[in-house]
Amino acid sequence: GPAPESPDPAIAWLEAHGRKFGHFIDGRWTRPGKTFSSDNPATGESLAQVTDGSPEDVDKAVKAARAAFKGWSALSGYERGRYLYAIARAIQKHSRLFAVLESMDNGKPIRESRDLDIPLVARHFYHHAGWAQHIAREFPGQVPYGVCGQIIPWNFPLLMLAWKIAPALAAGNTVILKPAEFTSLTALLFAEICERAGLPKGVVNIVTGMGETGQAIVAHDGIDKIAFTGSTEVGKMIRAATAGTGKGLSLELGGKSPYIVFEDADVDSAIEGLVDAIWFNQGQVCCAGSRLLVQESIEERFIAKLKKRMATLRVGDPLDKAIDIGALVAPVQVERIRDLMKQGIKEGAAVYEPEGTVVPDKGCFLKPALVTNVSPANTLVEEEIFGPVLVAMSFRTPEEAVALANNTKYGLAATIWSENINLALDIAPKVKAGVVWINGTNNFDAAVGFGGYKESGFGREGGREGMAVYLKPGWEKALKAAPAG
Ligand code: TXE
Repeated sequence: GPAPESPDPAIAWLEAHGRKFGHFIDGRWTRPGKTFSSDNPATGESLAQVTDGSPEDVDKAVKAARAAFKGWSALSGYERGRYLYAIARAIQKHSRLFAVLESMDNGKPIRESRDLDIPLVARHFYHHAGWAQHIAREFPGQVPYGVCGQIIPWNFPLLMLAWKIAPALAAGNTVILKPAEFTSLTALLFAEICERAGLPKGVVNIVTGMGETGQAIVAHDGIDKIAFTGSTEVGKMIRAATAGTGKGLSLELGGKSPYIVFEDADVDSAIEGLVDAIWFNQGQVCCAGSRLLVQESIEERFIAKLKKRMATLRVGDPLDKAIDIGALVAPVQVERIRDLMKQGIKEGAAVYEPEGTVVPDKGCFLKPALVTNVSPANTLVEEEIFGPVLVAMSFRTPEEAVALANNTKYGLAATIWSENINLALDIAPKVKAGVVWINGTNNFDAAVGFGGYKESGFGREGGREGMAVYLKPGWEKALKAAPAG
């Protein structure tokens, strides 16, 4: 196959920083404080030391963001848009470095970071550069929240940063963003991009750290709005902590998305879609199609074909361009998945893993797995596994498919496969999910709102709905806008 992607550009960048990072606050790098290691999950090696943000660090960042807010929000949309365009172009210019660094820090296949994550990041900033110029007209009487605290997960580190920072800045907010502790590095590289793009100091502040740093952000009085993507458990804590404070809040949480295959589906396409739905990013995707619901009449044939396809998936070095499944983000996640599997098996589940799949003996690797013989109450059916594990069940009628699809506390995404478009369009609105894909999956677009129902959270990211969560009614602006109509 092709030669693996070279880690050299990422290593050179890390070395240039002495493999040790402070925070990026008020346009400057702080001196590294108490640090923790950011490891490469494919090798177990430490990539860099990252500072564990204290409440004082958070306070400094809030003060910087507050001071910057006045000037930033007073800029015209056109001027803010110019900065967002500059950021988008700089990301494209350094896309190879971003992709390699992301794959080394997170474990995701280089093909994915290079062809999906980073291009989507650039697209998101371009899209929101456009929004910056339209806000005054499209959202009359609306004003930015002010200072936004943004806490993101590790599954799409730079993409989740883009989903948070681009709309916030377009709307005129300033931000303090905390990356997840496993994957801080591309956020730190992004800080450097902001610096080089000449972004006014204090508009973007990156504070690294663990959950406690996130808690300090959530608790800070000087923050006007919290945006969080992560586990449902932490999302609930954040909702409780912000209740009654007047802080704005949007939450994008877990999922257990159904992947419904009807008997008249194009089976080969449905299987390719399924590979993407559940094994993309090792299954660490909030909208992963993790619950296969297949019509009973084709179940046997479908599962047999799926197993054959699973046997062709290659697991290995994330920098190898030929692999399909890379490393999971950290040993603790591998343990979490193994524990869930053990529990599911105890409750009666059967697990298929292709025998021939070769898995590196070091690093956070798991084989793709298919779970069958489960009741709707099995742990593996109910819980978000967040790994390369697909759970399969069957249904007889469309009504039963809808009932099974909705039999979950989550409601983030769903996929429907059928050649009968009337059937698909009839089912789609009956499935309680923020996004429903028909005969396709994982179609993301900066112009389309993404987000969930039920315990998957609220608020949307992308498009007009995504802009709306970074704006609030403003009397002053409303009065000023009134005479002009
Ligand atoms: O997430 P956490 P974890 C799910 C997935 C995964 C599980 C555990 O099932 O297996 O969650 O992952 C910060 N106050 N998802 O434990 O803890 C934390 O530092 C404020 C689904 O890593 O939610 C990180 O920046 N912040 C999900 C971010 O929250 C806190 C993506 C997410 O970490 C905090 C990630 C606190 N008390 C996990 N505690 C998705 N839907 O995309 C932690 N954090």
